[in-house]
Amino acid sequence: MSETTSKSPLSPELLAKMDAYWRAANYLSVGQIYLKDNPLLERPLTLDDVKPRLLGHWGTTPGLNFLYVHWNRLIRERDLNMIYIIGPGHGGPGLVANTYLEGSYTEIYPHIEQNRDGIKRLFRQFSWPYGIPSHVAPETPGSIHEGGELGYSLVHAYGAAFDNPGLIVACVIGDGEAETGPLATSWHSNKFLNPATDGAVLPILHLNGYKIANPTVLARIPHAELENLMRGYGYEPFTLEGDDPATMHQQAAAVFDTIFDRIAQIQKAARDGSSTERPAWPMLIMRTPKGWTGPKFVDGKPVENTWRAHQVPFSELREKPDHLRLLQEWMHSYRPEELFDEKGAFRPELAELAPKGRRRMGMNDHANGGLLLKPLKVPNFREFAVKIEGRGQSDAESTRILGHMLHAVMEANKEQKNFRVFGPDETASNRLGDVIIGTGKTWMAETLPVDENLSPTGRVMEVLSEHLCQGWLEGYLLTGRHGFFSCYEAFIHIVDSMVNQHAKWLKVTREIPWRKPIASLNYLLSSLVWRQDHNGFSHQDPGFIDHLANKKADVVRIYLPPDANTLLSVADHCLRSKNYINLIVAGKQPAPQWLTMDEAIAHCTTGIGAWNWASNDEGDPEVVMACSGDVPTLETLAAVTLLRDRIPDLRIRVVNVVDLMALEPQSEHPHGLPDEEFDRLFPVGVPIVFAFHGYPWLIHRLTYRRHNHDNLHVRGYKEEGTTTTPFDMCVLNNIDRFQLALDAITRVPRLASQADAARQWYSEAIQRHRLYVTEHGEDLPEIQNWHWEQS
Ligand SMILES: Cc1ncc(C[n+]2csc(CCOP(=O)(O)OP(=O)(O)O)c2C)c(N)n1
Ligand SMILES: [Mg+2]
Repeated sequence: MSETTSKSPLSPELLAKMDAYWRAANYLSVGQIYLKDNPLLERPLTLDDVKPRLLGHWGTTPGLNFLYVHWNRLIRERDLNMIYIIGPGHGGPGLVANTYLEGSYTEIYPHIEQNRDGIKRLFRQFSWPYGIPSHVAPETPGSIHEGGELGYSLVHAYGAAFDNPGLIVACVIGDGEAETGPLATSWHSNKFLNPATDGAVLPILHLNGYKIANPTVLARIPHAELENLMRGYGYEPFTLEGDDPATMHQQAAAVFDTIFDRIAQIQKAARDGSSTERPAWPMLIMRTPKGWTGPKFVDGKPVENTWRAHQVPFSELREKPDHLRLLQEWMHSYRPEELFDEKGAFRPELAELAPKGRRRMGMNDHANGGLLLKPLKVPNFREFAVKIEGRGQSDAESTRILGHMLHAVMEANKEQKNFRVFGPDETASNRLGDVIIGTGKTWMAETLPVDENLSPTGRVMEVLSEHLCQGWLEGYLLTGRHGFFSCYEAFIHIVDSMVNQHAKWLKVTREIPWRKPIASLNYLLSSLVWRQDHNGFSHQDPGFIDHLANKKADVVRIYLPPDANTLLSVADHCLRSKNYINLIVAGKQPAPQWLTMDEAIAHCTTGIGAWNWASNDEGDPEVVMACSGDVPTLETLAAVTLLRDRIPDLRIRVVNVVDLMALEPQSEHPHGLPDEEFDRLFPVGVPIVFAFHGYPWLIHRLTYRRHNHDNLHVRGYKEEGTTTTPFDMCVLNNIDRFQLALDAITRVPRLASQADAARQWYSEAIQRHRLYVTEHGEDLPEIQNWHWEQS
């Protein structure tokens, strides 16, 4: 126990009130789980008062409620600007109860009045069909964190604290949650938090000892080992342990006074310049029983302080009459008559313990980030355009061009400090290095002379954890700022699950009027499947596109710009957008440039279109050569030149798709091309040879309702890869120019007589290619030096 325990900061009167407040929150939590009527127990409970389905989680809730009461005191006494992140989001009833007691809930949802009827509705809606979810959710005032999928609380807390020097983020971490990979690495966020320019994060490890059915690892190691672990992560651990409420309130108040003094000292020293060291931020280990104040025994088995307290401590109320009595006793133990007046309103002498107005945690603007969102200043992207002197005649590295633009965005928003770029050690590798110039990379740990561009005030955040990049960015966006995440294409899958949760959050918030739109989550995937010269098979996976395509159409946008100018136009659009997840897939290798800036803007505006300069169909194509992605576009155009040589009168239309969702019918996605326009681009009966950057099935999925779907033949990545030449990757997956040309010939009925000869030509070409790469270790000169032939 820390030295603070001997102090008694709470007067007996305040202690009694705080305890009553806590009892009220616990009472309302239990009521939400169990009751649909008789909310104040004004008559003996009957089965009719009890919900037919008992859902929710009790075990974590009393601990969360305990902390809420203490935060309220600290916010009032110290005028803190504070939000509360709940890792075990299954403690939803607790946060709902507390935001109700402080009045936020009723202000946002006026039908949940501060009286008996209001409490009855509050109880009834919880886990009720079309009511509110059992977890802390977008519907819950004061929350930026769902917490259904465990592991992201601490990383969200840090994301919220960056560039918010006035904010304190209290973050409860479940001891089970602490076993997850993302949470385990999140402790390291303290090496990226600058006490002078960022806010504070206070981690509370909620050591209630159990998960759903097991003890937790951290609860079953010696306490000294746990403290050393925290010290090893760079924190100063404090401990609060016990189960007697009165003692615990006093001890908690003492330890929190010490902790908040420490936070204030750290910030003062950093801000007045007396310290530039990375501080050991305080953290709290809170060792309290799971299901604290709940039933101690049910059916002869211990419940409080065991894993049995995790969800609903007992059910079968219809089958076991004793359980109804148990529920009544449990709820009466909080003495509701002392907490609520005869109308059912929370007694004013207790209600006054809550902070006022926007200082209430349920009303803090930072937890409804859209309220604080300032538009990002995006300089004119046309200034970074690649000049097109002849189509496909000179190469550029598209992402490097984007880096110029991102650097300008960074500069433009330097003052308002609301833009950061995140990446797992790959910003330079993805050729976005320019963005680092001037602002540097965030780093609070030690530095050596050999280091470059590391700075405590850096705005590019690099850490080898996709989880941290994703979670920091989410926390940053959810509190009303802007950001950009660049990642290797194959490894973005590491955060598949996190992006699921963010997509769910966005979907739900769209239907909640008081939640204001936040900036979009922007991904740039580079180091793409087709160009993994160093790395080979392990680095080849374009499946994140498929993953996102499963999400609600309202939420996701997927772009495959074929060159630098289209990339700039797409990035400009994404950076300005709100409430989306934008995925941009673009290569970093030198590649031909096709469109002028004006053409790029026009192309990106429709998202799909015929490239007339590459077509000779005269309005009546015999084959449509479609492509999406930079390498497939290159191969398609090369296939067109092969076909021109072989069959000069073949009427070919080239269609490029930059906005993948344009392929879907309008009924499925707002970007969907209207059917008539789709039919004009892909006339019914005309074969389509489609070269796609990712797995081919997705194109079929997106277009299966389109009229010409039967004539659609897609080539894409089919999980063939190794460390080989760029063109051989295409050959291995049958997306190479020879294959695409052959596909066209074999699909056009008029050319049936030429099919056999074409197959022979194809085999010879591939044979020549194979022999050459095997012998020389690089692609044939005619492949390497290929250029589009301008007509
Ligand atoms: C990533 C993830 N895996 C599994 C679960 C299922 N689950 C829900 S609660 C829980 C136990 C959580 O224990 P802890 O973090 O200690 O929370 P508390 O004891 O405070 O309820 C588990 C495994 C989950 N929600 N998320
Ligand atoms: Mg636990």
